[in-house]
Amino acid sequence: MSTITKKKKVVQMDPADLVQDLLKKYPTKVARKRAKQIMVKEAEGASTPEMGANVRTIPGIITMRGCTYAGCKGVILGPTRDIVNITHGPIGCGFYSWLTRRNQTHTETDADENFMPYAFSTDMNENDIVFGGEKKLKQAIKEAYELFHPKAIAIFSTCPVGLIGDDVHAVAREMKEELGINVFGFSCEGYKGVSQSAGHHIANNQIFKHVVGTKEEIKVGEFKINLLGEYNIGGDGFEIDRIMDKCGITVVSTFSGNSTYDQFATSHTADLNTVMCHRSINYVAEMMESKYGIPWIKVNFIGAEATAKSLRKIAQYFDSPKLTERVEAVIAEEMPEVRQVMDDVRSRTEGKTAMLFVGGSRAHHYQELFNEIGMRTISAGYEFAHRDDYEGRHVIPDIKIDADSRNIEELEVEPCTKDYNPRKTDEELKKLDEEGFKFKEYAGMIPDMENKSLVIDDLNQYEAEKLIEIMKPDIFCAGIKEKYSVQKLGIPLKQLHNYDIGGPYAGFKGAVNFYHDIDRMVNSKVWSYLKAPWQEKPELSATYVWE
Ligand code: CFM
Repeated sequence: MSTITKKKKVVQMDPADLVQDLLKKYPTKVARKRAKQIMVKEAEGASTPEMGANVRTIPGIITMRGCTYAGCKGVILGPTRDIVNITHGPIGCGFYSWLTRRNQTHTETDADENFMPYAFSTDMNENDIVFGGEKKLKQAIKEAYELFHPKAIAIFSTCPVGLIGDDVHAVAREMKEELGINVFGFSCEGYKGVSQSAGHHIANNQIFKHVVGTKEEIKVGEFKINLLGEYNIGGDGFEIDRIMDKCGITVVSTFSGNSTYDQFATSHTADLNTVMCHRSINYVAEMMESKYGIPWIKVNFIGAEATAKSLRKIAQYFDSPKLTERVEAVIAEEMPEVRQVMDDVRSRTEGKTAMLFVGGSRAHHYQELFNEIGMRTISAGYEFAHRDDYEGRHVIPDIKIDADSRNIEELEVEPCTKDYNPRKTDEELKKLDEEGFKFKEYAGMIPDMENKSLVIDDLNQYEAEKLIEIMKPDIFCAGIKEKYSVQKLGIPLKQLHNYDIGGPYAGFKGAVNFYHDIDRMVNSKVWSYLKAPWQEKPELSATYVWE
């Protein structure tokens, strides 16, 4: 196999020059805008400049982002099994958001409903656009009710609904009255915000308004938490539940992996909110604290060490020797297998490099898993997260509210006269504070990144290809839209949205799965055999007419 050359060594380039190289091809105005979203991580002490985030994608650029409807219907409500989710819109929106996220669910008894395998849509056509779609929506709700008798029906608005002015909330109110079940709507038209992120906020608001706290049933358990921002992709939630069970921690509700309507309705009875994906669910955490007095902490179950740390943090909050002992016993029992695989895999992965470009949390969380097998993240970024997810929550007061964010309702939340109950006394809070325990804290991704690494918001296809060409990572992590174009460049791509066919990757068992999968990918010889025809014989080259 003499024709096969070893992969070229990474070009050592000054990161500032690299940024210039990335921007070179753009017209001046575009380059100026993009420059605000591309940062070089500076050493401790020297501050990394403000990160441009949550702003509109420049028209014409092939972004990795999705739409507001996707963030609401697919991300937040998608994993809940017993709400009938009706897409009010053309059939494509419902079809393409149908089970594509690999969020899993398990019914507990035969009587439990699971509507996730269904795609409900009003299938709007030209007639509905011209004459209005409300009648059709009512009809669809009635039909779904007669067929399934669900506890609740939710309506999701797509772009045309907002454009023609169908009032989904009025229809929801009318149907709620008529059918006697909970019916609520979301004004989550795809264009409503600059990305999925707006859809998260809209979903958080409506679930909080219409469902949270509507049932008084109290789950038995000594240490009761909600797990917010965990969506059971590839079975992650099952692994976290297994660990929680073993520790004796009761998960009252998960927002929203493997969840049910009743979990949301009773979530106000938990004593702690643990937030996994800060970007998608921090609104619910904040609102539950204001209304019910439930404090929240940031956790992360991606990475074995991070899992252990998060469990200890929960135990510290409850301040019970029994729980602390149990948590330590579980960590001691789970870690040896993890360490064994970690050490073995590390011998083959140490020093290799990764790039991570995912939506809002995973580009940060997965750096932990790569670290555990000695791999360095040389560049990372979010599709749609906000400055606080990059720089930490302390920047929130400084974030400029632009017209696009103002578009999304901010709910005014007052303490509930019946159910407000601060979970800790002032004394207990003081003790926790003295121990260095922090509530509502998320330091963001940038502090965890290595110096001179590149942080890029809303990466696009052109920049992805350019980055790969210059930095030659050993693995690129993103989604299906990027997968094949990256692999054609000879770099393996791991999908961190749906995990390809893999997972779970959370918790202890998940970490082991991840180490194995990454080992296989970065050490596979197949990538070094890959040479695209145009690399060997560059017969085809083209320039734009204007060049
Ligand atoms: Fe949160 Fe997510 Fe993510 Fe997200 Fe998503 Fe996702 Fe994601 Mo895809 S809720 S922000 S909107 S961790 S679907 S499970 S993988 S982009 S990084």
